[in-house]
Amino acid sequence: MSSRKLVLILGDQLTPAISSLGVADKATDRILIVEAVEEATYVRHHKKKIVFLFSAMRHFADSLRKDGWAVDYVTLQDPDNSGSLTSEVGRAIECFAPNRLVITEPGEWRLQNEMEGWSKQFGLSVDILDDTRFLCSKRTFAAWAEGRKQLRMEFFYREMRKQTGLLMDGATPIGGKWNFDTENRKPAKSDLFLPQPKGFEPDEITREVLDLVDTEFADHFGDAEPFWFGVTPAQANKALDAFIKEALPGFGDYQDAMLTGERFLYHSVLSLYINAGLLDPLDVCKRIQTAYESGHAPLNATEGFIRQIIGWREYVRGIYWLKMPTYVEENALDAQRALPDFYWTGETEMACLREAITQTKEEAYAHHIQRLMVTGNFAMLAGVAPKDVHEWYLAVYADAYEWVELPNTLGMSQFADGGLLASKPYASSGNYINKMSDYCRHCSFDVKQKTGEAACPFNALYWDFLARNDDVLRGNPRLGQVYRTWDRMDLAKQKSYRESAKAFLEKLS
Ligand code: FAD
Ligand code: DLZ
Ligand code: SF4
Repeated sequence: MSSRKLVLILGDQLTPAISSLGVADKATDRILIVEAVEEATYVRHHKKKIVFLFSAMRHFADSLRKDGWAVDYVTLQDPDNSGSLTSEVGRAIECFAPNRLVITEPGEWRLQNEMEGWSKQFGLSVDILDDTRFLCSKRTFAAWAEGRKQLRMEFFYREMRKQTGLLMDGATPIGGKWNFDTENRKPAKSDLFLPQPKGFEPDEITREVLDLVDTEFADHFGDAEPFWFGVTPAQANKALDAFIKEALPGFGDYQDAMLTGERFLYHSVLSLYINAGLLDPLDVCKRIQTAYESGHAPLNATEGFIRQIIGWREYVRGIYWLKMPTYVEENALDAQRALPDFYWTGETEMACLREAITQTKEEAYAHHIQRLMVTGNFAMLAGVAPKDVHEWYLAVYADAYEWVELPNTLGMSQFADGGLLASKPYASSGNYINKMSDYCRHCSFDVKQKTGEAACPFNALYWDFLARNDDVLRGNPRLGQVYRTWDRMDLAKQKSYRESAKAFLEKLS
């Protein structure tokens, strides 16, 4: 019997280099790409994210057809579209009668679990191939993690530097150090010449998708327009070129900075392209290294950027697959509060949260420090249930897929895994936000006041968080100093912090 393969390509696998295509044959095999309502609604994804993915999927299907592949592209509004990836695979199997189904492993446990049942369900062989876009396979990560007491990113990162040879001089790191983060904590100043990420006019395909999203997902969070993301590899490469030229030199210095009205600063806004397949992570790092070698970008920026990709990005994926499916249920601090409504509206008197959430609504983007130290920090201090926080982050960002979002949210930002990923909670009072941003100058709360109605809520919440979680956190060696400060405070001051926090949290509910 001749071989007829059906190759399912998912919405975040949009590259001709995807491993499933590598084993397929244009002459005999069929590609399936599906706009599935279930994928767009299992969390109600941001409208801009759906426009980005559906438009990029349609452009990718066109490019595959031009390259000679037989592609079945099922649009959301196709009357025969049954709504889920599983049921659409079933329908394609009936039409095309393949004798094998080939897929590159998905990025989410939920789908991997479903796919593992497909062979039995459909009565044919299913090959689930490694996703070779990642530099560290799940098996390699599990072997690295085996027997280690602590899974610190820094040590994993050094292995990845050696494996890729990026910024290496033989066995030694270029510049004599692995990590230049101490140079990367400067606050930024408003400046007319701040770089902006490269934007693109929506073409006809994107316009059609904008209309579709407007009708089908009208009740989802976020603004679809103005839509300026790239939707093809060529556009994503132009965005990379523009980032390298204009923003990379400042990326390191201002990595942790935040400024009112400046949504992107020196960040790359490339994660959505890398995660969907429009840019290859290793190629991106090589381009960044070339910019360093030509003298265009300093080492602290280059190393910082490469660390985010071959370090953090690979590391969180490894943690996700090592710890799922139970990871999503972890709640080490037993946080139970519902996510405040203002996360969906941006309507709050707290300027830092208003800025971060409003730009999230308009751009489906916030940079790392906004995600970690503003929206994440506040949710953790207020004791919001980590699963609610996770579902919010998964829905609202254009780059969010569970493999990358969940460890960042539940582990790094909420400390819900009890310290597997972060050696201490990323908790801070208003002081940190004031140091790294100008938000406090635009806020109706006073960052210098510690307690009372006019005081910055982060101040009392910070101490209340530490006092509330004393039994879990006090033993953490990195928190010794803060607990000593708390212990030295007189009882009246402690009481006043706790009462201020209580009054604030009661109003929040
Ligand atoms: P830049 O600041 O320009 O960084 C360069 C690249 O490094 C990014 O494009 C990204 O590919 C990678 N990167 C940087 N930090 C991380 C990280 N911690 N983990 C993985 N990759 C990283 N990133 C996502 O891609 N998807 C998510 O759903 C996501 N959710 C997050 C949730 C929380 C609570 C936090 C604290 C972080 C999250 N991140 C997530 C990581 C990081 O915030 C984003 O990758 C980054 O803000 C994307 O913007 P950028 O492309 O401008 O990044
Ligand atoms: C995120 C997403 C959305 C919104 N829509 C689709 C879709 O219609 N079809 C599809 O194949 N994939 C979609 N995706 C991406 C998948 O949910 C993604 O493959 C998983 O989140 C795993 O990373
Ligand atoms: Fe945020 Fe507090 Fe500063 Fe207001 S004063 S912007 S709430 S940190």
